[in-house]
Amino acid sequence: MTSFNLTDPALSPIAEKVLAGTRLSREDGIALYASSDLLGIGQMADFARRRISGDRVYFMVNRHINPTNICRNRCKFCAFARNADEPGAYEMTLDEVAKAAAEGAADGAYEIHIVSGLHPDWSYEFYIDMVARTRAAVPDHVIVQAFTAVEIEHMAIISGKTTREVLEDLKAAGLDALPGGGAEIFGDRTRLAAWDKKTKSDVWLRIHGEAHELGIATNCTMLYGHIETQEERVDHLIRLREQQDKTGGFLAFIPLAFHPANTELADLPATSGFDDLKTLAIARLMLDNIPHIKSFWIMLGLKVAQISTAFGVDDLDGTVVEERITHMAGATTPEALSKDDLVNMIAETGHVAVERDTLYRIVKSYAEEAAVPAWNAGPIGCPPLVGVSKGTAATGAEGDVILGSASRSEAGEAGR
Ligand code: V47
Repeated sequence: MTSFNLTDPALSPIAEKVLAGTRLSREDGIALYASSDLLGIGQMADFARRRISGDRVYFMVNRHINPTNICRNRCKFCAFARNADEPGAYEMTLDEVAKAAAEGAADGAYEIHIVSGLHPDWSYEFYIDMVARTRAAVPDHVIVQAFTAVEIEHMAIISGKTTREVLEDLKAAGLDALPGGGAEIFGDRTRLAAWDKKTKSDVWLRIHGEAHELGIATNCTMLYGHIETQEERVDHLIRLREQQDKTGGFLAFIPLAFHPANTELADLPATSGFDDLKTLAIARLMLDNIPHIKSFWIMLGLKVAQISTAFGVDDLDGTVVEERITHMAGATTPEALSKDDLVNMIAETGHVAVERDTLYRIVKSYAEEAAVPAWNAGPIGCPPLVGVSKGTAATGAEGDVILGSASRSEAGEAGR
């Protein structure tokens, strides 16, 4: 019989629910945040995570592209956005986006992840072409995951179309998935105080619901560690859970740790490792209907991301290659990791590293990877060391899709 070693007796009723697989309430979420029993919360989250993913920790080879930082929304938490005439403003051409995507695919990426500012001069057709050009630049098995719900709303505004029509057009051009950004914290208090021009919570959730109904898988996020309260974090998680009950297309939840440098909230401290791990673990416990909890190592740092695999996390995102949003806000992590870095980080924790695509179809399982300390395997963030990885052919559990043989249409079915 499983039991948890809890030092906070207030967590006992929650532990019983976790063992029984009973959904946690808002009050449970608030009690978890009020507790300092991080290891107790972590054990419960690990138990919940093992029910879904067993020993696996997923990662992927991906390529982030941020085509412009010129943005008509100037959110207080953002260090990335610029006005067109400001120093540091940039915009890529469609040729440059397609070239970056092709390079990513040539380097083994299974996902091209595109997120931009809201450029005041880009036309609707430009966005559609961006997806079509990206799609054409990469092989069929590469997933085009592009545009947050905030960008989808922007495209609807500039085109006069509904957000559902925009999603239909993008899908026809080759879009497979939406990233989870732009959710921030759903409560109106925070939105009005720090990102008043940005997509309202109901609209963000509606767009993701529409995407799910159209067979476009999505992720979801929460930007934490700024002006929000713990209650607002719990309410945010519950709204995501309710949306997932209705439309079911969220694949992963990614808590995004606020980076204050160079933002209008620069006087705030960065999040602590304690809060990061607690937030990831609480997310695993509250979001009983979202399959994966992802640590975005770019924001959390490599050490917290690695340890988080014992706190409910079953995914370390990917190789990324180029990241601007967090690095302009003071991130000190590398911009890229190699596949071997990720395999070694995961293997050291005793989990099985599993390379996946955006839809969590297995590319390769590294079950026989030696559990060498990641830090001894070579410098992190550098080109792979020859011979470090010796991945085995994937042997997925029942229901898993092993990539390689699946056609694009079969693969799309399996990802849902
Ligand atoms: O939408 C902006 C956030 C998001 C800051 O879906 C900031 O797989 C911290 O959504 N400090 C973009 N965060 C990143 C994102 C994402 C990342 C990785 C994977 C996926 C996925 C999605 O970053 C923005 C905003 O919520 N952000 N500024 C900042 N200063």
